[in-house]
Amino acid sequence: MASSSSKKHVIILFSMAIATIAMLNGALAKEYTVGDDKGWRLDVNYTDWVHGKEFFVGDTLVFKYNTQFHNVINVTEAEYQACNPSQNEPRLTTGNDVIKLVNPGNYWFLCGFPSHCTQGQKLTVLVQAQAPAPEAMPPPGATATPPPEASMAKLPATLIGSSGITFSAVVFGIAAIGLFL
Ligand SMILES: [Cu+2]
Repeated sequence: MASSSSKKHVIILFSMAIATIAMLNGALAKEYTVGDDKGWRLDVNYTDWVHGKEFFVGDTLVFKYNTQFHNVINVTEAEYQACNPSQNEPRLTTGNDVIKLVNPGNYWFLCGFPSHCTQGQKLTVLVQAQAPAPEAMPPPGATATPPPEASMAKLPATLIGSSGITFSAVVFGIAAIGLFL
């Protein structure tokens, strides 16, 4: 009797631990300083900087730079490719611009100072919806990755909650308890 009871406790604790990990996974937003210590300037390869990083909704990009020489413009893909930002695009000019990534999809940024973009001062990131919880198994045959919506990537301002992941983690925890009891 005693061993059965303690086995149940172990299983319950295990399930709670998994649920907690899943919640943290969904809730922990990261802040990235673009270019790390070098910041936002000419002699940094931002393609290399992005390489190996994964960005999720809720993460933040911080552009740090000398305002005499640089700015930040959140542009369209076409403007990014052409290094030709529209005059309508707002210029970020604080030298410490904080951009919260609130929508999944592609974001494009460049420096609006003459020739800086063509010299490589441009950045594109792909933002994913949320880190997938390990227990989130899609039904067989389901292909459920919505296409990125480019038009949504415009200087967003609010935080998206992670209640979906929290909910699925709790459901999984309860299911795990039921399985093992
Ligand atoms: Cu610049």
